[in-house]
Amino acid sequence: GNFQAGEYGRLLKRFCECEQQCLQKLMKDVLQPYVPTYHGVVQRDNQDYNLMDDLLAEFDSPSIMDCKMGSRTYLEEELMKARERPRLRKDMYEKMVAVDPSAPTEQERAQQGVLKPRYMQWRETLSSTATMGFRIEGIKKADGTCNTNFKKTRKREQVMQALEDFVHGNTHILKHYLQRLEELRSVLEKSAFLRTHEVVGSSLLFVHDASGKAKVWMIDFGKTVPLPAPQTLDHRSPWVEGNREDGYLWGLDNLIDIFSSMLPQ
Ligand code: 4IP
Ligand code: MN
Repeated sequence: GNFQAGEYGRLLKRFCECEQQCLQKLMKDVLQPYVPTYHGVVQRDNQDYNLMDDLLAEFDSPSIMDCKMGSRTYLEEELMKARERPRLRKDMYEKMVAVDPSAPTEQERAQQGVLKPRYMQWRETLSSTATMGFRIEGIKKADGTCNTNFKKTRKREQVMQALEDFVHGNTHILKHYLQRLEELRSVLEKSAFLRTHEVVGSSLLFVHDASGKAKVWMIDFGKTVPLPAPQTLDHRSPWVEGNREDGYLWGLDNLIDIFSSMLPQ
């Protein structure tokens, strides 16, 4: 996998230069408290890793949820590549058929392959990414049960059901998550890093435990890329090819709205 067990509450993640660049900049941004602390590059068995704080270390039997943020899950660059040199992905065709045998077009069926942007767009519309700007990717509960079966979790009611189950109906936890999300949003709106980066495929990691502690962090910056100066994004405007908008804050607005509506008014 992408991870190696670290020591002293730290975590080794397979080296990615893009992620390193982001983590280095984030350590000096107002977002620093919402990102795992970065400790540089280390080697294990001839492989480079980014060393960072293990966010779970301060919890006791944590429950964890990964929400992928944004209305677009592939880079504009990947779209251009797919046009210039179309590469059929058999693995993605197979993942598609496994979820919905009727999803591939006639042509895709004949080719037994799909282009990456087509697969990614299909995943976006099947889930809540296209309509709400975020999707649940996985939930691991304190009892050890793991659920990654959220590919078709699209409707608001389905998302609420998953969240309700994740917090075990605990309003105290819900309230803590909501506070943390609102805090994060206000910091994101001031962040120079956010303004100047296209944030794609990044997640919010939700962690709570029985003590009642509940926190949210930003993770996964392998496809978060700097914009050419002086371009900036507002992260709420709809994406049209060329504007590089990613819908990150639009998704966060929707997530906050859902958490609010789950609490007694
Ligand atoms: C995966 O699709 C995820 O979207 C991956 O994103 C993505 O990696 C994979 O693209 C794609 O196949 P499923 O979730 O449906 O399996 P993540 O890394 O956030 O999980 P990228 O590299 O785009 O982030 P490929 O091209 O790596 O297979
Ligand atoms: Mn409390």
